[in-house]
Amino acid sequence: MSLSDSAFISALQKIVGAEQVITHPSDLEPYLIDWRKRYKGQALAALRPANTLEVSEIVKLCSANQIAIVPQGGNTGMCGGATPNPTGRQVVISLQRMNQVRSVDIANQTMTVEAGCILKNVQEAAAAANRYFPLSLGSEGSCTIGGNLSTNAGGTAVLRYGNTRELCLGLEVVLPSGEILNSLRGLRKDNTGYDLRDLFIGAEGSLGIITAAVIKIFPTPVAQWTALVAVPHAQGAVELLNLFQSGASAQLTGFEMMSDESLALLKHYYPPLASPLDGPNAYEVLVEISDYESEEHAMQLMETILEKALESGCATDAAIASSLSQAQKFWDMREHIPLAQADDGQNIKHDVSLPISAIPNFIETCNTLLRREYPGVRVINYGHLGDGNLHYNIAGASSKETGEFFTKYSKEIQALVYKEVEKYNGSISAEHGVGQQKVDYLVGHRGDIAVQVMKSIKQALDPHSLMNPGKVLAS
Ligand code: FAD
Ligand code: 2HG
Ligand code: ZN
Repeated sequence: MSLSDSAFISALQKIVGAEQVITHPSDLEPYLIDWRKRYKGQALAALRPANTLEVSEIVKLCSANQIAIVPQGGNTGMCGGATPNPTGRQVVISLQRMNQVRSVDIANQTMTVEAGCILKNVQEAAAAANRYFPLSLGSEGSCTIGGNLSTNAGGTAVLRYGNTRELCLGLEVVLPSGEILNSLRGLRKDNTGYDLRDLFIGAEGSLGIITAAVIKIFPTPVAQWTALVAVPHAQGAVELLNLFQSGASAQLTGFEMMSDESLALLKHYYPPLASPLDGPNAYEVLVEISDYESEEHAMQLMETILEKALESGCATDAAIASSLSQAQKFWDMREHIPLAQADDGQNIKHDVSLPISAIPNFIETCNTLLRREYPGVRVINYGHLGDGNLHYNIAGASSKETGEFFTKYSKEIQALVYKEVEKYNGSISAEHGVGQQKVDYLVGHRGDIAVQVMKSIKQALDPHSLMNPGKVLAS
């Protein structure tokens, strides 16, 4: 028999302590709304366990009482995955107090970290051990490694180091039954049956709660050089990427593209971050090279490739950062575009993945269709071109109109953009995930059979659908 709500809350208090069971409406509020302020839910409580055993006990109690669970890390997700539904019958489990670096193994090039570690702290812990953890996102001051693993986050170094999945060797997971699956092995090779680790990475909390992970760390590059490059069109950006890939190979660690309208928005909301290049330029590209030899070696490489690019005409102007603070400014420019968009109001986000060769045509077609159908529309197109990942975000003609534009046209604009994505065999989510935002598009995108397999996996691990129901898969 299920407990009454008050008995259930008392039982939770016994597990984590009364002060870690948050029920007061004003304290609960931040756990109920997503970063974009697009999704708002209700919950019986938000719980802040201190360790894996407490997570396990909470999950067992929830399972016995058929109360669904929403795992939450830094709550910076873009698709409403960490927001509870409006019924008020779910609990949020926040991993934020589980923020210890359990161990660093320099010889094995790994760290074992708890899921609630803030990404920036993980980078700093690696740096303190004279090593480098390459995952880097604009949200790194707030997002957690557990959230990064659960969304298989991308960010700005994927073209060299891969997504979060590629950076993880082992996991500790609390299953929907409350049992603890411990695969915290720092092994690069382990062919012993099905790869369970990869099931939980990118599952957005729908199969279990990640409580700790073994992650890879790397030698720290001795030099990093950053340049901002103007290109005349998207095809120019692709050609520039090819030049850097042939010339710098694995030393190319960042290749980010920003459209003129993205840069205009940035200049409006963050004037100190206006581009130093003469403009407007159709696109500007931020390129980063990392080197294990020397500053001179990296600089020479950057200069040689940029000279070729200017000669060939795929680039029309370039500025190499002359100091660390200028390099930081270039990165700040790129990373403040989503913040400028948030300041501007709602926008219709498309986190799409395409073969890099298809990107110029994709942009051209979508821009033309959208501008014809929705005069004045702003295409805030930027992203990780080196990974074939565009943030092709659409806003109304002005900040004042964009909220209404969003409400009125989201669905049809999304359908238009996704139709183009499918033509090129692309993906409707490159790195942000499905959450609740894209649930209705999953079957259309992945097909019946793939979704049926996903449902079978969900059913096997979480037969009562208690783990983040309605996220990734429709409940
Ligand atoms: P949350 O938002 O708390 O949760 C995200 C999902 O993971 C939810 O479904 C949640 O239920 C689940 N979850 C969280 N923790 C756990 C856990 N321990 N176990 C099981 N499930 C869990 N994303 C990118 O990929 N690349 C970018 O470049 C990028 N830049 C961003 C820039 C800004 C300014 C912002 C606001 C966001 C950006 N994001 C980016 C999106 C977001 O930061 C990432 O998705 C991040 O990985 C989410 O981490 P989080 O800890 O905030 O997770
Ligand atoms: C980025 O790359 C993030 O800046 C956020 O993934 C993208 O807000 C967005 O659409
Ligand atoms: Zn991104």
